[in-house]
Amino acid sequence: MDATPASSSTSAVDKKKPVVIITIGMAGAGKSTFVQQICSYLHSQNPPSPPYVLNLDPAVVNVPFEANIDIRDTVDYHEVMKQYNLGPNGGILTALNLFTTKFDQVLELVEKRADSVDYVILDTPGQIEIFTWSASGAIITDAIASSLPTVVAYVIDTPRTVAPATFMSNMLYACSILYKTKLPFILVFNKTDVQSHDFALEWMHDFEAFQMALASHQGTTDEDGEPTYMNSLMNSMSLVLDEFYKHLKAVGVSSVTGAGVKEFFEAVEASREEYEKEYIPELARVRAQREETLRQTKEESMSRVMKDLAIDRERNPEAALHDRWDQEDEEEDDVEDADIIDRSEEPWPGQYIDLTQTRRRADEGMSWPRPT
Ligand SMILES: Nc1nc2c(ncn2[C@@H]2O[C@H](COP(=O)(O)OP(=O)(O)O)[C@@H](O)[C@H]2O)c(=O)[nH]1
Ligand SMILES: [Mg+2]
Repeated sequence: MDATPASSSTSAVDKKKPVVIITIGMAGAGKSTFVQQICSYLHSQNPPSPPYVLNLDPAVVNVPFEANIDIRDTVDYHEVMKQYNLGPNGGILTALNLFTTKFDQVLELVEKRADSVDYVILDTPGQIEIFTWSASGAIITDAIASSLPTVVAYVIDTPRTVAPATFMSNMLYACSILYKTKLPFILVFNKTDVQSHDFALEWMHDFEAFQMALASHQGTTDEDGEPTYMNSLMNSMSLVLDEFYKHLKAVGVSSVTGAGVKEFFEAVEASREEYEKEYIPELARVRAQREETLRQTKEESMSRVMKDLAIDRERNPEAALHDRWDQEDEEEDDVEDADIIDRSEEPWPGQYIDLTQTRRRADEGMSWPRPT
Protein backbone atom coordinates (compact mmCIF):
# COMPACT_ATOMS: atom_id res chain seq x y z
CA MET A 1 0.00 0.00 0.00
CA ASP A 2 1.19 3.53 -0.73
CA ALA A 3 1.94 5.44 2.41
CA THR A 4 1.41 9.19 2.51
CA PRO A 5 4.55 11.16 3.45
CA ALA A 6 3.01 12.11 6.80
CA SER A 7 2.29 8.53 7.83
CA SER A 8 5.62 7.17 6.58
CA SER A 9 7.53 9.60 8.76
CA THR A 10 5.73 8.30 11.85
CA SER A 11 5.69 4.65 10.85
CA ALA A 12 9.16 4.10 12.31
CA VAL A 13 7.89 4.95 15.79
CA ASP A 14 4.43 3.45 15.24
CA LYS A 15 4.32 0.16 17.04
CA LYS A 16 3.17 -2.88 15.10
CA LYS A 17 -0.01 -4.47 16.33
CA PRO A 18 0.61 -7.54 18.51
CA VAL A 19 0.10 -10.94 16.93
CA VAL A 20 -2.36 -13.30 18.61
CA ILE A 21 -1.24 -16.93 18.75
CA ILE A 22 -4.06 -19.44 19.32
CA THR A 23 -2.71 -22.85 20.30
CA ILE A 24 -4.88 -25.75 19.24
CA GLY A 25 -4.11 -29.45 19.41
CA MET A 26 -5.15 -32.89 20.66
CA ALA A 27 -5.15 -33.53 24.41
CA GLY A 28 -1.61 -34.17 25.58
CA ALA A 29 0.02 -32.79 22.44
CA GLY A 30 1.78 -30.31 24.69
CA LYS A 31 -0.12 -27.05 24.14
CA SER A 32 0.31 -25.77 27.68
CA THR A 33 3.97 -26.79 27.82
CA PHE A 34 4.48 -25.11 24.46
CA VAL A 35 2.86 -21.90 25.68
CA GLN A 36 5.12 -21.99 28.72
CA GLN A 37 8.20 -22.44 26.51
CA ILE A 38 7.34 -19.61 24.09
CA CYS A 39 6.56 -17.34 27.03
CA SER A 40 9.93 -18.00 28.60
CA TYR A 41 11.59 -17.44 25.21
CA LEU A 42 9.92 -14.03 24.93
CA HIS A 43 10.91 -13.12 28.48
CA SER A 44 14.53 -14.02 27.72
CA GLN A 45 14.71 -11.74 24.66
CA ASN A 46 16.83 -8.62 24.78
CA PRO A 47 14.95 -6.44 25.60
CA PRO A 48 12.41 -8.81 27.18
CA SER A 49 9.05 -8.93 25.43
CA PRO A 50 6.56 -10.32 27.96
CA PRO A 51 3.44 -11.58 26.16
CA TYR A 52 -0.16 -11.18 27.27
CA VAL A 53 -1.39 -14.68 28.08
CA LEU A 54 -4.93 -16.10 28.31
CA ASN A 55 -5.69 -19.50 29.77
CA LEU A 56 -9.00 -20.81 28.37
CA ASP A 57 -8.77 -24.27 29.93
CA PRO A 58 -11.16 -24.30 32.92
CA ALA A 59 -10.15 -27.81 33.95
CA VAL A 60 -6.38 -27.47 34.12
CA VAL A 61 -4.99 -28.00 37.61
CA ASN A 62 -1.59 -26.39 37.22
CA VAL A 63 -0.97 -23.76 34.58
CA PRO A 64 2.77 -23.90 33.85
CA PHE A 65 2.85 -20.21 32.85
CA GLU A 66 1.79 -16.88 34.28
CA ALA A 67 -1.65 -16.12 32.78
CA ASN A 68 -2.86 -12.51 32.62
CA ILE A 69 -6.44 -13.68 32.19
CA ASP A 70 -7.44 -17.07 33.50
CA ILE A 71 -10.87 -18.58 32.80
CA ARG A 72 -10.68 -20.29 36.20
CA ASP A 73 -10.95 -16.90 37.91
CA THR A 74 -14.36 -16.40 36.32
CA VAL A 75 -15.95 -19.83 36.16
CA ASP A 76 -15.61 -22.74 38.52
CA TYR A 77 -16.00 -25.74 36.27
CA HIS A 78 -16.63 -28.19 39.13
CA GLU A 79 -19.51 -26.03 40.26
CA VAL A 80 -20.87 -25.87 36.69
CA MET A 81 -20.77 -29.69 36.52
CA LYS A 82 -22.65 -29.97 39.80
CA GLN A 83 -25.26 -27.30 39.05
CA TYR A 84 -26.12 -28.54 35.58
CA ASN A 85 -25.57 -32.26 36.14
CA LEU A 86 -22.83 -32.50 33.58
CA GLY A 87 -19.86 -34.74 33.01
CA PRO A 88 -16.34 -33.36 32.67
CA ASN A 89 -16.57 -32.49 28.94
CA GLY A 90 -20.00 -30.89 29.28
CA GLY A 91 -18.71 -28.99 32.29
CA ILE A 92 -15.70 -27.65 30.39
CA LEU A 93 -17.84 -26.72 27.40
CA THR A 94 -20.43 -24.94 29.54
CA ALA A 95 -17.71 -23.13 31.46
CA LEU A 96 -16.25 -21.95 28.15
CA ASN A 97 -19.71 -20.84 26.99
CA LEU A 98 -20.20 -18.84 30.19
CA PHE A 99 -16.81 -17.24 29.77
CA THR A 100 -17.58 -16.37 26.15
CA THR A 101 -20.63 -14.35 27.21
CA LYS A 102 -18.09 -11.97 28.75
CA PHE A 103 -15.58 -12.08 25.95
CA ASP A 104 -16.21 -8.46 24.97
CA GLN A 105 -14.61 -7.50 28.28
CA VAL A 106 -11.66 -9.79 27.60
CA LEU A 107 -11.21 -8.21 24.20
CA GLU A 108 -11.28 -4.76 25.77
CA LEU A 109 -8.53 -5.75 28.19
CA VAL A 110 -6.46 -7.23 25.36
CA GLU A 111 -6.92 -4.16 23.17
CA LYS A 112 -5.91 -1.93 26.05
CA ARG A 113 -2.58 -3.74 26.16
CA ALA A 114 -2.10 -3.82 22.41
CA ASP A 115 0.40 -0.96 22.44
CA SER A 116 2.67 -2.46 25.05
CA VAL A 117 2.89 -6.14 24.03
CA ASP A 118 4.17 -7.89 20.92
CA TYR A 119 2.28 -11.15 21.39
CA VAL A 120 -1.03 -12.30 22.84
CA ILE A 121 -1.09 -16.03 23.49
CA LEU A 122 -4.18 -18.24 24.02
CA ASP A 123 -4.00 -21.69 25.57
CA THR A 124 -7.13 -23.71 24.77
CA PRO A 125 -8.83 -26.60 26.63
CA GLY A 126 -7.07 -29.96 26.58
CA GLN A 127 -9.74 -31.69 24.47
CA ILE A 128 -9.45 -30.20 20.99
CA GLU A 129 -13.10 -30.47 19.96
CA ILE A 130 -14.30 -28.33 22.87
CA PHE A 131 -12.65 -25.37 21.25
CA THR A 132 -12.76 -26.26 17.57
CA TRP A 133 -16.33 -27.54 17.29
CA SER A 134 -18.15 -25.26 19.71
CA ALA A 135 -19.91 -21.99 19.09
CA SER A 136 -17.77 -20.42 21.85
CA GLY A 137 -14.52 -21.41 20.18
CA ALA A 138 -15.71 -19.90 16.92
CA ILE A 139 -16.93 -16.72 18.62
CA ILE A 140 -13.66 -16.26 20.50
CA THR A 141 -11.57 -16.94 17.38
CA ASP A 142 -13.62 -14.64 15.14
CA ALA A 143 -13.78 -11.86 17.70
CA ILE A 144 -10.07 -11.80 18.31
CA ALA A 145 -9.12 -12.32 14.66
CA SER A 146 -11.23 -9.39 13.50
CA SER A 147 -9.47 -7.17 16.00
CA LEU A 148 -5.78 -8.23 15.82
CA PRO A 149 -3.49 -10.21 13.48
CA THR A 150 -4.06 -13.82 14.48
CA VAL A 151 -2.35 -17.14 13.72
CA VAL A 152 -3.27 -20.68 14.65
CA ALA A 153 -0.48 -22.81 16.10
CA TYR A 154 -1.60 -26.40 15.60
CA VAL A 155 0.43 -28.44 18.09
CA ILE A 156 1.13 -32.05 17.13
CA ASP A 157 2.45 -34.86 19.30
CA THR A 158 5.22 -35.95 16.88
CA PRO A 159 6.11 -39.29 18.54
CA ARG A 160 2.44 -40.29 18.24
CA THR A 161 2.07 -39.47 14.56
CA VAL A 162 4.76 -41.76 13.15
CA ALA A 163 2.12 -44.24 11.91
CA PRO A 164 0.85 -43.11 8.47
CA ALA A 165 -2.81 -43.51 9.49
CA THR A 166 -2.41 -41.36 12.61
CA PHE A 167 -0.44 -38.80 10.65
CA MET A 168 -3.19 -38.66 8.07
CA SER A 169 -6.01 -38.22 10.58
CA ASN A 170 -4.08 -35.49 12.37
CA MET A 171 -3.53 -33.66 9.07
CA LEU A 172 -7.20 -33.99 8.15
CA TYR A 173 -8.13 -32.45 11.47
CA ALA A 174 -5.69 -29.61 10.90
CA CYS A 175 -7.15 -29.19 7.42
CA SER A 176 -10.67 -28.86 8.78
CA ILE A 177 -9.56 -26.18 11.24
CA LEU A 178 -7.70 -24.29 8.52
CA TYR A 179 -10.76 -24.17 6.30
CA LYS A 180 -13.03 -23.29 9.20
CA THR A 181 -10.96 -20.40 10.56
CA LYS A 182 -9.24 -19.38 7.29
CA LEU A 183 -6.44 -17.98 9.47
CA PRO A 184 -2.70 -18.28 8.85
CA PHE A 185 -1.72 -21.70 10.10
CA ILE A 186 1.48 -23.11 11.57
CA LEU A 187 1.94 -26.83 12.15
CA VAL A 188 4.02 -27.18 15.30
CA PHE A 189 5.58 -30.64 15.45
CA ASN A 190 6.21 -30.83 19.18
CA LYS A 191 8.36 -33.19 21.27
CA THR A 192 11.21 -33.31 18.75
CA ASP A 193 13.50 -34.16 21.68
CA VAL A 194 11.83 -37.59 21.59
CA GLN A 195 11.15 -37.98 17.86
CA SER A 196 12.51 -35.89 14.98
CA HIS A 197 9.84 -34.46 12.67
CA ASP A 198 11.86 -35.06 9.49
CA PHE A 199 9.61 -37.94 8.45
CA ALA A 200 6.58 -35.63 8.62
CA LEU A 201 8.23 -32.96 6.46
CA GLU A 202 9.16 -35.63 3.92
CA TRP A 203 5.59 -36.97 3.80
CA MET A 204 4.26 -33.46 3.36
CA HIS A 205 6.60 -32.57 0.52
CA ASP A 206 6.49 -35.86 -1.31
CA PHE A 207 3.25 -37.81 -1.34
CA GLU A 208 4.98 -40.76 -2.97
CA ALA A 209 7.16 -41.08 0.11
CA PHE A 210 3.98 -41.13 2.19
CA GLN A 211 2.41 -43.76 -0.04
CA MET A 212 5.52 -45.90 0.25
CA ALA A 213 5.44 -45.62 4.03
CA LEU A 214 1.77 -46.55 3.91
CA ALA A 215 2.43 -49.61 1.75
CA SER A 216 5.19 -50.84 4.00
CA HIS A 217 3.06 -50.41 7.13
CA GLN A 218 1.45 -53.51 8.62
CA GLY A 219 -2.22 -54.20 7.96
CA THR A 220 -2.46 -52.32 4.69
CA THR A 221 -3.07 -55.38 2.52
CA ASP A 222 -5.69 -58.11 2.93
CA GLU A 223 -5.13 -61.92 2.72
CA ASP A 224 -4.93 -61.82 -1.08
CA GLY A 225 -2.23 -59.18 -1.01
CA GLU A 226 -4.65 -56.51 -2.28
CA PRO A 227 -4.58 -53.07 -0.66
CA THR A 228 -7.29 -52.70 1.99
CA TYR A 229 -10.08 -50.17 1.64
CA MET A 230 -8.44 -48.01 4.29
CA ASN A 231 -5.16 -48.12 2.43
CA SER A 232 -6.66 -47.04 -0.90
CA LEU A 233 -8.62 -44.31 0.84
CA MET A 234 -5.51 -42.92 2.48
CA ASN A 235 -3.63 -43.17 -0.79
CA SER A 236 -6.19 -41.00 -2.54
CA MET A 237 -6.42 -38.61 0.39
CA SER A 238 -2.68 -38.02 0.32
CA LEU A 239 -3.19 -36.54 -3.15
CA VAL A 240 -5.92 -34.24 -1.87
CA LEU A 241 -3.89 -33.14 1.12
CA ASP A 242 -1.02 -32.19 -1.15
CA GLU A 243 -2.94 -29.02 -2.03
CA PHE A 244 -3.61 -28.28 1.63
CA TYR A 245 0.07 -28.59 2.63
CA LYS A 246 0.94 -25.73 0.30
CA HIS A 247 -0.98 -23.34 2.56
CA LEU A 248 0.90 -24.11 5.73
CA LYS A 249 4.15 -23.56 7.48
CA ALA A 250 5.63 -26.38 9.53
CA VAL A 251 8.18 -26.14 12.31
CA GLY A 252 9.61 -28.72 14.70
CA VAL A 253 9.96 -27.72 18.34
CA SER A 254 10.67 -29.22 21.70
CA SER A 255 8.65 -27.56 24.41
CA VAL A 256 10.99 -29.16 26.93
CA THR A 257 14.37 -28.04 25.56
CA GLY A 258 13.20 -24.96 23.67
CA ALA A 259 14.65 -26.16 20.35
CA GLY A 260 12.93 -24.67 17.30
CA VAL A 261 11.14 -21.88 19.17
CA LYS A 262 13.11 -19.22 17.27
CA GLU A 263 11.99 -20.75 13.95
CA PHE A 264 8.44 -20.79 15.26
CA PHE A 265 8.53 -17.02 15.81
CA GLU A 266 9.93 -16.52 12.31
CA ALA A 267 6.91 -18.39 10.99
CA VAL A 268 4.66 -16.18 13.14
CA GLU A 269 6.17 -13.02 11.62
CA ALA A 270 5.62 -14.39 8.11
CA SER A 271 2.02 -15.22 9.10
CA ARG A 272 1.43 -11.62 10.15
CA GLU A 273 1.97 -10.55 6.56
CA GLU A 274 -0.26 -13.32 5.31
CA TYR A 275 -2.99 -12.16 7.71
CA GLU A 276 -2.80 -8.61 6.41
CA LYS A 277 -2.69 -9.63 2.75
CA GLU A 278 -5.28 -12.39 2.79
CA TYR A 279 -7.42 -12.50 5.93
CA ILE A 280 -8.25 -8.79 6.22
CA PRO A 281 -9.53 -8.35 2.62
CA GLU A 282 -11.49 -11.61 2.96
CA LEU A 283 -13.01 -10.40 6.24
CA ALA A 284 -14.08 -7.13 4.62
CA ARG A 285 -15.57 -9.01 1.68
CA VAL A 286 -17.55 -11.39 3.91
CA ARG A 287 -18.82 -8.52 6.04
CA ALA A 288 -19.99 -6.53 3.04
CA GLN A 289 -21.67 -9.63 1.62
CA ARG A 290 -23.43 -10.36 4.91
CA GLU A 291 -24.74 -6.81 5.16
CA GLU A 292 -25.95 -6.90 1.57
CA THR A 293 -27.78 -10.22 2.11
CA LEU A 294 -29.36 -8.86 5.29
CA ARG A 295 -30.50 -5.71 3.51
CA GLN A 296 -31.98 -7.73 0.65
CA THR A 297 -33.81 -10.10 3.00
CA LYS A 298 -35.27 -7.17 4.93
CA GLU A 299 -36.36 -5.43 1.77
CA GLU A 300 -37.94 -8.57 0.35
CA SER A 301 -39.92 -9.45 3.47
CA MET A 302 -41.05 -5.85 3.88
CA SER A 303 -42.37 -5.65 0.36
CA ARG A 304 -44.06 -9.05 0.78
CA VAL A 305 -45.84 -7.86 3.93
CA MET A 306 -46.98 -4.67 2.24
CA LYS A 307 -48.26 -6.59 -0.76
CA ASP A 308 -50.17 -9.10 1.39
CA LEU A 309 -51.73 -6.31 3.40
CA ALA A 310 -52.89 -4.50 0.30
CA ILE A 311 -54.43 -7.67 -1.17
CA ASP A 312 -56.17 -8.50 2.12
CA ARG A 313 -57.73 -5.08 2.39
CA GLU A 314 -58.82 -5.11 -1.21
CA ARG A 315 -60.48 -8.50 -0.94
CA ASN A 316 -62.14 -7.96 2.37
CA PRO A 317 -62.60 -4.33 3.34
CA GLU A 318 -65.12 -5.33 6.05
CA ALA A 319 -62.63 -7.54 7.95
CA ALA A 320 -59.90 -5.00 7.62
CA LEU A 321 -61.98 -2.65 9.79
CA HIS A 322 -62.02 -5.21 12.65
CA ASP A 323 -58.41 -6.18 12.25
CA ARG A 324 -57.18 -4.57 15.41
CA TRP A 325 -55.05 -5.52 18.40
CA ASP A 326 -57.19 -7.26 21.03
CA GLN A 327 -56.04 -5.96 24.38
CA GLU A 328 -57.94 -8.53 26.52
CA ASP A 329 -56.57 -11.62 24.74
CA GLU A 330 -53.07 -10.31 25.14
CA GLU A 331 -53.46 -9.88 28.90
CA GLU A 332 -54.65 -13.46 29.34
CA ASP A 333 -51.59 -14.70 27.49
CA ASP A 334 -49.35 -12.78 29.84
CA VAL A 335 -50.81 -14.53 32.87
CA GLU A 336 -50.15 -17.95 31.35
CA ASP A 337 -46.57 -17.04 30.60
CA ALA A 338 -46.03 -15.92 34.16
CA ASP A 339 -47.33 -19.29 35.43
CA ILE A 340 -44.71 -21.13 33.43
CA ILE A 341 -41.95 -19.06 34.86
CA ASP A 342 -43.25 -19.52 38.41
CA ARG A 343 -42.92 -23.29 38.25
CA SER A 344 -39.27 -23.25 39.16
CA GLU A 345 -37.16 -20.82 41.03
CA GLU A 346 -34.01 -22.79 40.38
CA PRO A 347 -31.98 -22.25 37.25
CA TRP A 348 -33.06 -24.54 34.43
CA PRO A 349 -31.37 -25.39 31.15
CA GLY A 350 -31.68 -22.64 28.63
CA GLN A 351 -32.20 -19.89 31.14
CA TYR A 352 -29.91 -16.89 30.87
CA ILE A 353 -27.13 -17.74 33.24
CA ASP A 354 -25.73 -15.19 35.59
CA LEU A 355 -22.01 -15.81 35.88
CA THR A 356 -22.02 -14.90 39.55
CA GLN A 357 -24.20 -17.97 40.25
CA THR A 358 -21.32 -20.25 39.44
CA ARG A 359 -19.34 -19.03 42.38
CA ARG A 360 -19.36 -21.29 45.36
CA ARG A 361 -19.41 -18.50 47.92
CA ALA A 362 -19.50 -14.79 47.61
CA ASP A 363 -16.29 -14.45 49.60
CA GLU A 364 -14.31 -16.82 47.46
CA GLY A 365 -12.53 -14.02 45.74
CA MET A 366 -13.47 -14.89 42.17
CA SER A 367 -13.86 -11.63 40.43
CA TRP A 368 -14.22 -10.29 36.96
CA PRO A 369 -12.27 -8.79 35.37
CA ARG A 370 -9.10 -9.91 37.03
CA PRO A 371 -6.71 -7.08 37.82
CA THR A 372 -3.69 -7.35 35.54
N1 LIG B 1 9.41 -35.00 25.84
C1 LIG B 1 8.56 -33.99 25.69
N2 LIG B 1 7.42 -33.98 26.41
C2 LIG B 1 6.58 -32.95 26.25
C3 LIG B 1 6.85 -31.87 25.37
N3 LIG B 1 5.81 -31.01 25.42
C4 LIG B 1 4.92 -31.50 26.30
N4 LIG B 1 5.36 -32.66 26.82
C5 LIG B 1 4.68 -33.51 27.80
O1 LIG B 1 3.40 -33.88 27.26
C6 LIG B 1 2.41 -33.95 28.29
C7 LIG B 1 1.21 -33.14 27.94
O2 LIG B 1 1.54 -31.78 27.90
P1 LIG B 1 0.48 -30.60 28.10
O3 LIG B 1 1.23 -29.34 27.84
O4 LIG B 1 -0.22 -30.72 29.39
O5 LIG B 1 -0.52 -30.94 26.92
P2 LIG B 1 -1.90 -30.20 26.52
O6 LIG B 1 -3.00 -31.08 26.95
O7 LIG B 1 -1.84 -30.12 25.02
O8 LIG B 1 -1.90 -28.86 27.16
C8 LIG B 1 3.12 -33.49 29.56
O9 LIG B 1 3.48 -34.61 30.30
C9 LIG B 1 4.34 -32.75 29.06
O10 LIG B 1 5.40 -32.82 29.97
C10 LIG B 1 8.08 -31.92 24.61
O11 LIG B 1 8.42 -31.06 23.80
N5 LIG B 1 8.89 -33.01 24.82
MG1 LIG C 1 -3.21 -27.87 28.41
